[in-house]
Amino acid sequence: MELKGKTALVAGIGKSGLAAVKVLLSKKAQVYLYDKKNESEIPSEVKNMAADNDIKCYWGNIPCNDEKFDILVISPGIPLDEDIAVFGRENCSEILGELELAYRLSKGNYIGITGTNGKTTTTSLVGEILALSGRETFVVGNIGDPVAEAAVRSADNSWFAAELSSFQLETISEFKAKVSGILNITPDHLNRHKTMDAYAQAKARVFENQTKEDYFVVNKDCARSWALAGACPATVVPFSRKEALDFGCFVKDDEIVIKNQRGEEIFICRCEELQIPGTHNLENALAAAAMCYFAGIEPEIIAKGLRDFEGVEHRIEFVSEIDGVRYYNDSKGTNTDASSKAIDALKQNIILIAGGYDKKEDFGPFVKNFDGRVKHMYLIGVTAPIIAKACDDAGFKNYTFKEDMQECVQSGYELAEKGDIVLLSPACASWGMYNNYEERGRHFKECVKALGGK
Ligand code: UMA
Repeated sequence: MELKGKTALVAGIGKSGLAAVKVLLSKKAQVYLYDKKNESEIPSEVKNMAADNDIKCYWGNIPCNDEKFDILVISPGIPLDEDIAVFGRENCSEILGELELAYRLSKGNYIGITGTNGKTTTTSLVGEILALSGRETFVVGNIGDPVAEAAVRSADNSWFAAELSSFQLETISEFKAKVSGILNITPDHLNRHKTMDAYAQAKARVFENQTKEDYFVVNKDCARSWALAGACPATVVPFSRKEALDFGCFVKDDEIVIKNQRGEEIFICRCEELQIPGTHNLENALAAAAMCYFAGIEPEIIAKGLRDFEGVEHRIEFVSEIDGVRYYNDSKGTNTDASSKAIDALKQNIILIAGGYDKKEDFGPFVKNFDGRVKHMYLIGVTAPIIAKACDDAGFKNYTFKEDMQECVQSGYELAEKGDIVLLSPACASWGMYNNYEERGRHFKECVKALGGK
């Protein structure tokens, strides 16, 4: 992609936007910045960077309609019906996201992983296995490290393990993965996508540019994901935790096995050898095994990767044991499905900390899924009264409103008895209280560490 001398307006100066700016500058594009934040809210490092590079900035205001740009690079967090996107459609020759920009500048192959939950775990696992196989590996995307900076360092034999959100997929045009995957689709981000169908269609874009020589790994146990497979141009590789398959990756006699195109059944490892807990993590392992196998990695290396993997930060992450009570950080439980899975994966009585930003999810099924396992729930954030209403409707009375994380952790500590678990799994995004789920998870861990012992 030739960028020299092109005018590029970058909208949303967060992690993704900043990575795009760096790459655009290195390719000698003429860069402009936009963010809905006012100048006073923009971090000084960003303002200094703009001043140092003589960049014109539109803080808090979109450019005037007589200003034209070659490209609008729009951040994933900006909905495509926002004013800046409308401006882009009218005044920029092309709109693309940082993922698409990165893709056009990169060499090598992509394993592109999407789904509502399990993306980060599966992407990390795929990244570990790729690295174990000796390939140059970049673990990028929604997981936290933007794709663009790795893209410009990649070579023909590089591999990207890319976690892709529906937001990122909305702004692709040429992006093509050698292996793509959809792990599951459950309600999330409905405030932005409006309908489940629109949300699923955004996810389905992960395979839109693939061809028969590429692979699409999909969860056959998830009806919404499986329903998309019929429209996929790539070779469809199903995975299932529940049924034996003629082709794909599945569980047989408590073993993970792959059946390939020649009908050979290949043993990978025993399910009990996985260190990551819960049936949802078994699904993540099946997906990762299938993706790596069809990316050409030997079964022994896949098996080693699966056996060695200890999980990732903020996903049912063990924090500490204090007087027989175990504390877990599942701050990445940003929707009801993810948090239900965390509750299912932990076997003891749970004192749950939940609530946060309102993504317009229905909390009824979440509360009903407690199934006697949640001993008490502390509620914080904007959704606290909404979750409380779902509790009242379901006849679950054991909840209390709290001001903040510190109060939740302190109350959990006082209430918990030996053998209990105190779990942060908010079922909501962190926005409004924290900048991101990582910050929320770290705060929880700090509060737990400050407890000491009884
Ligand atoms: N902004 C606007 N207008 C808007 C919205 C935001 O100008 O209408 C500005 C904000 O003021 C802010 C900037 O955009 O300055 C933030 O950009 P962003 O929200 O796109 O966030 P980034 O910091 O660039 O992080 C993004 C992803 N964020 C989102 O998709 C919301 C990160 O995923 C990702 O890790 C990062 O790029 C690197 O690729 C986070 C996320 O919450 C983890 N993802 C969602 C999820 O997992 O559920 C999809």
